[in-house]
Amino acid sequence: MSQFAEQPVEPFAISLDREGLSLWPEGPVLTRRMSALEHLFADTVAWRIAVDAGDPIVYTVRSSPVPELRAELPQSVTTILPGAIAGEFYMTKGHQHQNLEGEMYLGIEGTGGLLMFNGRNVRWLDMKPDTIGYIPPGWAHRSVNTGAEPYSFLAVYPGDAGHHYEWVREHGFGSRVFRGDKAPQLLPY
Ligand code: PAN
Ligand code: ZN
Repeated sequence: MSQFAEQPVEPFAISLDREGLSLWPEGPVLTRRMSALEHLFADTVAWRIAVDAGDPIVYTVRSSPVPELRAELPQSVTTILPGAIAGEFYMTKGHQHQNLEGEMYLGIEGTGGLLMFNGRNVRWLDMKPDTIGYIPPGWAHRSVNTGAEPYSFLAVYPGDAGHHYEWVREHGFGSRVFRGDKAPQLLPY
């Protein structure tokens, strides 16, 4: 099948490569460096220092070739590297789905969490290999690596869900996730 399939997609098998943290056949691959996370970490000075000191990769998103179209169920593997900015763990940008649709995540490697915010309430799910995290419609979601190794998970989502990043700029995320003495610490945004 072609690398970036158009509808209709024929039934096909997708291999999850747990070593390479990727899917095969492979579709689009996205790499987000620290500079792509502007305005997201609480300590903007520490964020700027990290950008200037080599702009490290924070996470990658490796998708299958299933297209992001209505009625399809695309999948992707996100891998967040370990690290923190002034104690605030490396994380994804986070987004709301434009069409308020649900999503499911399956932990593959490492330890992390799923932070969700519906504009009023915050929820936190601990994620590890084989944990399924369910994101109901209307909950913005952000993933956080709380461990010392890469944290990786599979996402399956409706093809027309969209990624509403501006929603996060407008509403924030309710909480921030910091390194704590024993466990991750959720502090007010
Ligand atoms: C995931 C996310 C992925 C990267 O596939 O898109 O983890 O996070 P950001 O999109 O917030 O940068 C998903 O939730 N898709 O709907
Ligand atoms: Zn999503």
